[in-house]
Amino acid sequence: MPCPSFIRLSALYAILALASDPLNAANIEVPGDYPTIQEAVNASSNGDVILVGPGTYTGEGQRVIEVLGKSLTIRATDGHTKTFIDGEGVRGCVRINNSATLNLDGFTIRNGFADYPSTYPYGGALWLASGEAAIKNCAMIDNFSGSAGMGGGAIAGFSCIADFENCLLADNSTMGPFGGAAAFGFAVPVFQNCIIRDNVSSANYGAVFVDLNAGGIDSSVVCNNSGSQQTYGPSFSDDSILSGDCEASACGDLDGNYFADVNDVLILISAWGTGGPGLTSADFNFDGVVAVEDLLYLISVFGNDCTPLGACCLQPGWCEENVSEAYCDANNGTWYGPGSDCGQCF
Ligand SMILES: [Ca+2]
Ligand SMILES: [Ca+2]
Repeated sequence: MPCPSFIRLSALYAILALASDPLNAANIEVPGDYPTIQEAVNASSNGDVILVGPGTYTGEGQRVIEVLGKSLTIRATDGHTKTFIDGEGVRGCVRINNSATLNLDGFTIRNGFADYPSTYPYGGALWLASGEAAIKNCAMIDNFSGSAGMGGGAIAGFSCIADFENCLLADNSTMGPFGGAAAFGFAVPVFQNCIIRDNVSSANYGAVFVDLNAGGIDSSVVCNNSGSQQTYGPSFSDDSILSGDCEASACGDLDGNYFADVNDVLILISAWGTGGPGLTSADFNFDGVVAVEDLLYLISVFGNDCTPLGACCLQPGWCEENVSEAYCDANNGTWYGPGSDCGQCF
């Protein structure tokens, strides 16, 4: 006969297995099963997937969606161009707290408004407090937060885990000092393949502010946000772009043969209307879509030689700048990489 502690342990395992068993997770459809996303959240259990059809979803009270401490996936079946979570300029869009875990995929989150007298006047699109969020394929535009806290027009997060992949954050603003797009404290947010542009804060760091110098911006573009510096905190990967304006400036080579040629036009056309709202390689003007402006830009740089140039150290004290790696190799030099100068050679 098993001892009582074994029985208790077995019961605990059974409960844990039930809670995390994907076979017990349900798919809930909106508007099929419930007319609003919030009603679907209310009826859901941990692990459920809420599949949201095209439409504009608004709400009542302080937030369009309160995740209520649950672990959920909320996915738009037809993507961000057809599915909108809309705060209508009077309420915030999504609140994640009480250790909630949310996977949110494929929405445009817009017109969120977070300010006093709301109990949670932070983050017009997303307020994350003691929770975990993975946000994919979402556009957050035209969201606002007032002067409460640090700022964070679209996103405010505190003591949370937050990953953003393939997202657009544009035209958000805050009356708070920092983070027109996003502001975080005690968090390590990561933005990957994202476009963060045209956001405004009242003091500095118009794009992203992360307290304690944490977080990362990987394979992303940050451009034309307010303030003398656009970000504070996150590190930038080598392939990210930080620019004062969002003007197209790429050489035009998409297939890596170092020429802007017909193959690149074919790649652009094959990407037409796909990708986004985050960064895709043929989106030269960083607006989250591959469209006619990108084709016109590629035509304007057609024929460009895109061979990367840098410094070549031929022997100590003898160096040439703005030469190719092939030239450097042919002369038995050491090439220092794209955009390098001769400083290391002397
Ligand atoms: Ca090419
Ligand atoms: Ca574009």
